[in-house]
Amino acid sequence: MKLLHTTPAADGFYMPAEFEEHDGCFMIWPERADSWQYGGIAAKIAFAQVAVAIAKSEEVTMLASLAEYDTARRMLPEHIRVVEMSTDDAWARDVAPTFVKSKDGEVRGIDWYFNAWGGLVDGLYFPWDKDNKVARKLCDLERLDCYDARDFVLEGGSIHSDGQGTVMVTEACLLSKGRNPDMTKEEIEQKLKDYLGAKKIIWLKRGIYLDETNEHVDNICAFVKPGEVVLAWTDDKDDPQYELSKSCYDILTQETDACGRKIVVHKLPLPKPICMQKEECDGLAWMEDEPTRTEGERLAASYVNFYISNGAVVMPFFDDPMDQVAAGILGDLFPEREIISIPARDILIGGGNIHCITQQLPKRKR
Ligand code: KQY
Repeated sequence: MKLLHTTPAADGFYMPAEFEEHDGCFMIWPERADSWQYGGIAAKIAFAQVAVAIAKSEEVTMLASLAEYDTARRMLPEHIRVVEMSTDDAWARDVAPTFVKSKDGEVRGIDWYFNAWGGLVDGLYFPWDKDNKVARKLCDLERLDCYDARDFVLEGGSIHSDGQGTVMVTEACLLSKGRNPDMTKEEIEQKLKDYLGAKKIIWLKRGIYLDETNEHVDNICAFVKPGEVVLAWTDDKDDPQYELSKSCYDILTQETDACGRKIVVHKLPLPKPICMQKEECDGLAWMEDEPTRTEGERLAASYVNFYISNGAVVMPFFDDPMDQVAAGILGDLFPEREIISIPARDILIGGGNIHCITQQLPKRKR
């Protein structure tokens, strides 16, 4: 693996859209006791279901610690590759490299600095040193060159690219105090352009209410094709989420993308608020000085947190009347792909969902 100190844009690389073809997908096996209740058994089952759904149409690599290697190997079918790697938790979207691609199909990784969503300001755990090595290790594993962007804090869940020069982010996340407090918005925008090969950054203001990542974009809004997005939506004006979704809607409907297209916004309804139950809280380990889930706490549930594999859209279900409605909307938007739903409450309890636990490797020309 060559460590590169140039920038992807200068070298002719850009971030492809998730709906473009993949060579595979990376995931990380859950085991952290303060993230996953009761030894993480329900989360492991859900992660395995996600892996199997994705592996129907692309290769899946599951990273697992030495302690969990045998369990992961036993719970996953043999066509899913299990690779031993140490991590601090299971958020492949945020700790795996962001992959960029050139016009002739070469793929490279970007290694951002990861500080557990806000470091010592408002991060979610400490330390994060194992997570911070995952991007480089995966570039090595895949024999990909890797851009060194460790002077900049960023997670994969905080960016969405249309693959045609437009990238979406939220201000709540990218301008948060725990990430790059010494950079101006303009400097951050330039960094995104330099590393993601983007021509235009669309700044949404907010994300999903109480999303502990400081409101990652991947939980509120996602590209479904160039010029078209799905936006997590509620019509309930008494729900604090209403103002957040409405402000995104207003921005998006007045925006054009990098190619000058007006953006088409498809509203994807939210499930009813999903809250922690006492029994679930009781199953979580406590870590001193770290945020802990409390009974009644509202979780950041959203159907937008889906993964687009080569042959499917793998989406969360929450045992809610909106499950079928959301699946119907995604089915209409992705007629060529199977819609596969996974009961996802046990992933949500960890603080994210299916998009957050996956990272696609774009198709390479070999
Ligand atoms: O949503 C994500 N991308 C990660 C969520 C991390 C939550 C940690 N408890």
